[in-house]
Amino acid sequence: MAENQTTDLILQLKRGIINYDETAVKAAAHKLVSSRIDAKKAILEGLVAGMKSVGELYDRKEIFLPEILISTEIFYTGLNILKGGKKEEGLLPEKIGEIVIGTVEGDIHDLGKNIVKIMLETSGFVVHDLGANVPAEKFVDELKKSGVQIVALSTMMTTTLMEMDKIVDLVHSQKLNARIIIGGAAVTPEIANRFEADGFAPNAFGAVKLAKRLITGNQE
Ligand code: B12
Repeated sequence: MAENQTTDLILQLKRGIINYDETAVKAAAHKLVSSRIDAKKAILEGLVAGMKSVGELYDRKEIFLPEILISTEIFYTGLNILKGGKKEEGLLPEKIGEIVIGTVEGDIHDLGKNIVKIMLETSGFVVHDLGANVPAEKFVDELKKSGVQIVALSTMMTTTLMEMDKIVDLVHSQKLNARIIIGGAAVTPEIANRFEADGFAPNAFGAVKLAKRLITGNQE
């Protein structure tokens, strides 16, 4: 396949994610697979680049929840075609670190957590997703098992905020070597301070910046 045709197809992937055009993404991904192009290049410059743009638009409140959920679904459809049965590790951006993520016990809201997850994955983090309504002990067990550097906790409800405090206390009292970041509609910077978490971010873009800063020490 000619180089400019490959470039066009990769652009079609990116635009398809931004314009919620699943048909275009599927068609481009299949053509790219059948011409045996470098899947990693297509994923990074097409799908991941598209998801980054969508994440920024969402955080700037230029698009809303339904749109980002559609883009996320299209992202995974494209990813499955391009990775062709392989595991995605090695195909996504170079690994920066590993994160355990989940919504705390008592809370089943997982949309915000899922958006944070996909933005972390497309930025180079390997994410262990424990799901929603996750007991404090399960976070601790996962941290012990995986040796992950960061645990990210989400909650949308004020009634489940204290679960976050409990998890921070457990991590500290058991001297686990992990940083804790918290977020979700019920969380504020003051609450994060009071719970002695290592950081708070109001949105997925901020979550990625925060996680990168905690791992690399860079202020970027
Ligand atoms: C959708 C929704 C639901 C859906 C959830 C679907 C799902 N799979 O998640 C359903 C219908 C199931 C639901 C159920 C309930 N809900 Co509800 N729900 C909502 C609603 C409308 C939107 C929440 C949402 O998903 N927002 C979208 C996401 C993307 O939010 P976001 O904040 O932008 O997410 C960003 C940040 O928060 C941040 N972030 C998120 N997590 C993390 C984590 C980290 C580490 C970091 C750094 C950042 C971060 O990044 C995200 C992406 O940029 C809100 C009202 C509202 N307008 O907020 C009520 C709301 C959260 N629900 C509420 C309630 C009370 C309930 C129920 C108890 C209702 C009931 N009586 O049964 C049940 C919950 C039962 C339970 N035990 O959990 C209340 C909570 C009130 C309170 N003070 O706590 C709210 C605020 C509605 C209200 N005004 O009363 N709900």
